[in-house]
Amino acid sequence: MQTDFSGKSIVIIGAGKTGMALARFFSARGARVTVSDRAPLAALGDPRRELQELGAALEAGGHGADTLAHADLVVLSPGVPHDLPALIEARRGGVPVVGEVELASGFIHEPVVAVTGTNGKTTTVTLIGEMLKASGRDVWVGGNIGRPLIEYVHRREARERLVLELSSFQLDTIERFRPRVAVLLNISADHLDRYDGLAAYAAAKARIFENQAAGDTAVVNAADSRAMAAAAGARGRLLTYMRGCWAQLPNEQGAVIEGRSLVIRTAETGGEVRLDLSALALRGAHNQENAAAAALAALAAGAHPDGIRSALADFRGLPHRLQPAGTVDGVAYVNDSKATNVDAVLRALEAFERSVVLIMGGRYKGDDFGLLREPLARGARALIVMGEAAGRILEKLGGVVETRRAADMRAAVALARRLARPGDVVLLAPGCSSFDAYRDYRQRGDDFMQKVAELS
Ligand code: UMA
Repeated sequence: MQTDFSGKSIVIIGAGKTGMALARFFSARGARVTVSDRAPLAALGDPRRELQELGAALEAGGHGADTLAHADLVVLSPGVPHDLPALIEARRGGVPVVGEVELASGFIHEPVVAVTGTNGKTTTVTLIGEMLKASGRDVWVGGNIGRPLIEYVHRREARERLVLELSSFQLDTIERFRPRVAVLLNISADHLDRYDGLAAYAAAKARIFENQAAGDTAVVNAADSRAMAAAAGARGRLLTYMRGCWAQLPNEQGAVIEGRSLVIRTAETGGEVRLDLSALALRGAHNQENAAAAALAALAAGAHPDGIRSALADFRGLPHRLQPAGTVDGVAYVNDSKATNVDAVLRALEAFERSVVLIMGGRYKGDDFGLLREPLARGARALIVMGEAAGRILEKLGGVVETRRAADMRAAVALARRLARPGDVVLLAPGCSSFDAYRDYRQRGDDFMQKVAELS
């Protein structure tokens, strides 16, 4: 791995969070930096100013073949497809192209715990961090969670362990990245607007194991057949978990959720350790599974059972993930704006025993909304759809329960109020991305919380 960038011409693709962190890193090391973004100049307000201060050039409105051809190194932000024609061309011309995680990991010698999966990554990563901290370990938590890994390198942080959330996009461009502990939570349809089918998406997730060696640990959800298939080639120790009994696990190492207890058997615990999950503030069976994965990964990275126990008891959950938004007229409003795919909507519906008025919609990502027919018929009072995908959702789910279309969030919340009865839950679980109307899922969730606050 090249480490001296002084005088080198570095082209960074994407002027988002990652691109800007990369620009700071390379500028501080004396490189000649160009940040290239497909967005027009007018749309790149803040980055423009900071790049000027850094002395970096900005190419807006597309990635010029010429810009790339003259680079010593091209570095990709996660949201940038690695097979853009301009990148293929640059590689053909001998220009090295590297992803941000791969680049940053070349500077990191501390053991890394990496977590991927379609849903539950951020909760699991946060729990692992808390479990390690409660066990006296000094950790840095980052990655797809919103803190680019290159920031850790740039700031010359020196922690005992790193815990990273990794998206399939970030895994797409790894080469040597090797997590000592790799966690695969689940694989279900997502990002099918970027991948050529579910198999290609699953293959990207499977890459989390590809550089692991004997002595490393793979933590995998035994109840998820796609995740287990993806881990088949893992060379390290396999720890699995699921709700059920030990006989269902492929080996005697891992964790089983029995009722409200989490039972763990690994080399670290010696015998059996039993953790009470009834104190867990997180709703839903899926969060018990996330807790199981987190406990196994944390143990493998040096946490102790008491630290895990106290982290589980103290953890209050994260915003936009089944986040209580308030109760109005006996109806509980819940913000699950991060449920951006159909599987996450299914998990959210499962978390409630009461009747649900479900608000869905946003930008379509290629999911099959038809999978929601049966669960909606079973547990929902009404469905409210909005955003670009409203028509598609109506096509698949219209008529399963009372269904209405709303122009925007304000209208959706007002409709939900009219349709819900005391004791019901109004659940925002869009099953779509937010980009048709919002900057990101956080802004969408905040908007929902705000409109609910205005009801009372
Ligand atoms: N862009 C281009 N050319 C392209 C595509 C995008 O120039 O072909 C530009 C866009 O115009 C934009 C910039 O790239 O200006 C955005 O870059 P980015 O999409 O990589 O976003 P960042 O702000 O750098 O944030 C990324 C992750 N985003 C994505 O993967 C889409 C963040 O995950 C992550 O927190 C951050 O790096 C730090 O690691 C967000 C996310 O939505 C939360 N992730 C997806 C998910 O969780 O489902 C994968």
